[in-house]
This record gives sequence, C-alpha cells and structure tokens, in this order.
Amino acid sequence: MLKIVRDVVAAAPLFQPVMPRSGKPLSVRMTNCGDLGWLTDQEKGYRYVTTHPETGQRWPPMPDALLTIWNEFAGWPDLADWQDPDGQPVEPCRPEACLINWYGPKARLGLHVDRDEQTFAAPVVSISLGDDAWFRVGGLNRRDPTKRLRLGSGDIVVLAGPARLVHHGIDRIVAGTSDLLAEGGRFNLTLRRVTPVA
Ligand code: MD3
Ligand code: FE
Repeated sequence: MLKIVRDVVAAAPLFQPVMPRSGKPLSVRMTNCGDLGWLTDQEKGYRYVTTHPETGQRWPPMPDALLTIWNEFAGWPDLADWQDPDGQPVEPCRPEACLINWYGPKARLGLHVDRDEQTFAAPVVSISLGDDAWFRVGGLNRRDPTKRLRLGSGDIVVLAGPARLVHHGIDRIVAGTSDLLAEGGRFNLTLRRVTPVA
C-alpha cells in the first residue's frame, strides 16, 4: 500500500489546500488518484476535478489494489435495506476518487461532513498508514455527542449507510508511533463514489 501511495505522489505531488474565501491553508497536504480528485482553493472552494492543480495533468489511475479493497470492504449486501437520503439506489459501483491526505505531526482535520459528492448511496472506505491518529466521530447533527477512536497503520474504516453523513475529524496525530514512513506522520486514503451510478 505504501508503494502505491509513493507512486501516486511521484506523479501527482502533494499540494497544500486552502480554505474557500479566507485562503487559510489546511494543515494536511493532499493529492488524489482516480478519474476525479477532491480539492479546495480560495477562489472556487471545495470540489471534485479531473486534473492536478499544479501539474494540470489528469490524476493517476486508480490502482487495482485499491479497487480490490473497495470490493472487499464496501459491504453492499448489508446496505440493501438502507435508503440514500436523496432516494438514490444503493448499487454496487466503482470508486471514482481516492483522496490521499498526509498529516505531519501537528496536522489535524476539524469536525466536518463529506458532502461534496453527488451521491451518498455508496460508502466511503478509508485506509490509514503510518503514525496512529485520534479519529473523532459524531452524529448527523454537529452538536451530537462524539466518540474518539485511535486509528493505527493498516486500519480500514468504512462509513456506510446512515453513517455516511456523520460528522468526523482527526484530533491529532500520535507522532512516533510507526516507523513505516521515513518522514513520519500519517497517510490516509479515502475511496469515494462521486457521481450517481444510474
Ligand atoms: C466518516 N479524512 O478526507 S478518514 C476526509 O483520516 C477525512 O484523513 C480523515 O475525513 C482522515 O474527508 C478521516 C475516515 C472517514 C472518511 C470519510 C468519512 C470517516 C468518515 C465519511 C463519512 C463519515
Ligand atoms: Fe471526511
């Protein structure tokens, strides 16, 4: 998995995303692979695009190993009796985007909901590599109670069905808990479906 990440980053270098309007940098650096990639900039804000913001090249293709993980963990059969909030059918599909976040020892990600996709019927599948992180997960309402969960290297989190739109974030990285990455810190990969299947 680390070799996959290194190859993507070599073709599509990590960039520093900034908040819409304020232009404040996020503390994570990011890149993507797949047909679509998520980014944010000051002018146009949060969105999915087909090309890297600095190289102008299309994102590297989604590696087969990531499709395999998606197919193993998406859990389609268990989702059959759940209704997407927009009434879109829950149908097995391929992920279109893999967002790769890199967290240095001081990076964090505030509580948010992933809602820039055009469908919420498909799950989000997340893979952690490197240092441990304190993941925070709440409910559909921002003020709902939250719990924290320590994620380790190799952990996979699947947010599916009614959990797809819950608030979540990364409180902090637990620096020095893994020696997988020579530079330290943590990579997180999130596999996402962006456009409706039907
Ligand atoms: C819960 N990433 O990229 S992954 C993100 O570790 C993001 O980099 C975190 O939140 C990270 O948007 C958390 C686990 C995760 C991913 C997507 C979710 C949790 C989620 C979508 C819905 C609910
Ligand atoms: Fe998220």
